[in-house]
Amino acid sequence: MSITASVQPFRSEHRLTLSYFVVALIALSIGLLMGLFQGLEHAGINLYPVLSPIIKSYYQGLTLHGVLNVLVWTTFFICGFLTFVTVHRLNRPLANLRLGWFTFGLMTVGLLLAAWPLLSNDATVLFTFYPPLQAHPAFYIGLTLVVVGTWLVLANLVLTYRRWRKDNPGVRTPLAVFMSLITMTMWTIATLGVAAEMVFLLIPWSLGMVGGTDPLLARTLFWFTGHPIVYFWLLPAYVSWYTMVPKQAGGKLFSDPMARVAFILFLILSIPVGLHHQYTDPGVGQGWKFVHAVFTFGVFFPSLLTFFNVVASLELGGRARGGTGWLMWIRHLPWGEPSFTAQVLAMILFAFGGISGLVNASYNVNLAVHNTAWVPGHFHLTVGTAVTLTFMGILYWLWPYLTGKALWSKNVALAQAWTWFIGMAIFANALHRLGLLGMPRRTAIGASPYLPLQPEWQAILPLVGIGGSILFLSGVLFFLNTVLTPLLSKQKARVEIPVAEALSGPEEAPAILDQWRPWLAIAAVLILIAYGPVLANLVATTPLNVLGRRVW
Ligand code: HAS
Ligand code: CU
Repeated sequence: MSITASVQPFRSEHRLTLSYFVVALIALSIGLLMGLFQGLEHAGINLYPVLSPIIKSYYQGLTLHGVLNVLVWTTFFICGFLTFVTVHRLNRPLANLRLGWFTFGLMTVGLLLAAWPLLSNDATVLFTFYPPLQAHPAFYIGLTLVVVGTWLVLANLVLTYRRWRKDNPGVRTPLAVFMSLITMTMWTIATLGVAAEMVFLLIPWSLGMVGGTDPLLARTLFWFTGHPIVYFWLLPAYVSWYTMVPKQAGGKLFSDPMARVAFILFLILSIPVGLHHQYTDPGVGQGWKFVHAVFTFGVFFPSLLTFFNVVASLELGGRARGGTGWLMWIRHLPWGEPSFTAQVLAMILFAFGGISGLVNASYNVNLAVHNTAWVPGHFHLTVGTAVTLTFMGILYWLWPYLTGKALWSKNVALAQAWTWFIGMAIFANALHRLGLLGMPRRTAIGASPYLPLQPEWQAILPLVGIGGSILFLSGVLFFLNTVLTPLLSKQKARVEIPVAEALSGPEEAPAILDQWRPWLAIAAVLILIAYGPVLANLVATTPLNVLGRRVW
């Protein structure tokens, strides 16, 4: 299926996707700006006294940075993107467009509700909002509405899929749709944790309806959602790596059935692993932490499958374009295409993010890195690059497709992808090293009284500022293109939606891979095993008696 912008079907759906993207981009622009200030602070350039009429502290900026980048930019981009993918690959309109707009409205209202206390410094609780830090109720209520909105996105996609299924009995679900549905289904199950945390603990507590809360129970419910959220961010990037990038590389997807297996593994293994964020928390039995550690190594596996499948697909592309030799095919890949280049650079840094994830996941080694700068080093390679740079790469074709205007500047886009790659390599490497030297995360380190005692940190900290500044510059280049494409670009877009064929196609996948019930049942059983006793014990024994604190 190749559709150019001049003969676009699904115009209403496109407007919906575009609306999600606009909100996502606004969030990212503010989020990135906050990141610049943090990077500079680490390098000894403290701008917060100047910023204080707007941003009261490093920690308010950090909260905005985390919430806007990892909760808003990702979620709004994903809801728009997966809707687009499903509609196009099924080649039918959204089952309920009005529900689609209602959902978008609900999520935007939720976002505005949460944004108000964030901006007025009444929700400086960081993106994990751990109690006893207590935010204004609007923050919790707003975020809850955003989550409810994502459930409605799933509902709409499922309705659309079921209509397609009725008309196409026995046909294999198109891979990209299969992946989109798995992503949203996994996410919906995962959000039961944070929904329970909000509805039973944080909202009544912040409204003063109950006397207290419990940090451990709240954190455990948070990480029930908080780990799988990272795959909610990653899997849409994988949708592109598997079903679009091979086509952009000039080749085919190596194996469609293996891609399905990887996604099913994510469906069943993404959730029962959250305790790997709580290895150091007292009050949860060590045996249960060990169970989660084992499952974490399990969920590493589908990314290894992805590594193999995606690189094999790139190789097919490089060879189809005339490349030969063990590695020389890499040179023949379309490095002049910003969408392709951004995504492959994202993959390369993700390999390193995966390795640091493995260190985090190792029960005992985690003690050396937990709560240090190593962890933000890890997640800037994963969500900050594998996901964000991929989404930017997707926008390099999808933004022109949706706006009808050719990309304002391909060269600026290429420079953007490379500056992100270089800036992040410097930035994340510095944070990983600082983490190994014991530097704490989430700390205004430049202002800390113990910094003068740490010459080793001081030697590396300027790199955080340099890397962060390059990243900010890269962000500016990105926004030049997104803003100027619709405003200044004279040429009409001639964009083909990249749809990769598979070398080993869907018909070779066993039928069970296209069924839902067995996998959902296994997912439920694993969650019950990993979380049932832990949560039952906490709920039964925890007194809700901790008062809220405002320490900012
Ligand atoms: Fe993580 C903490 C373990 C993946 C995000 N993680 C975090 C936090 C975030 C985050 C935000 O076990 C901090 C939360 C907080 O605020 O406290 N993580 C893992 C593991 C993986 C992993 C085992 N994380 C991610 C992804 C994220 C993300 C993905 C976001 C999108 N993480 C942890 C643990 C902690 C943690 C502990 C808690 C730490 C602590 O103590 O607090 C794995 O899923 C990683 C698997 C990845 C791979 C890489 C595969 C490579 C591919 C690319 C191949 C293509 C190439 C291109 C190289 C195995 C698929 C070749 C190019 C050519 C041209 C040929
Ligand atoms: Cu995790």
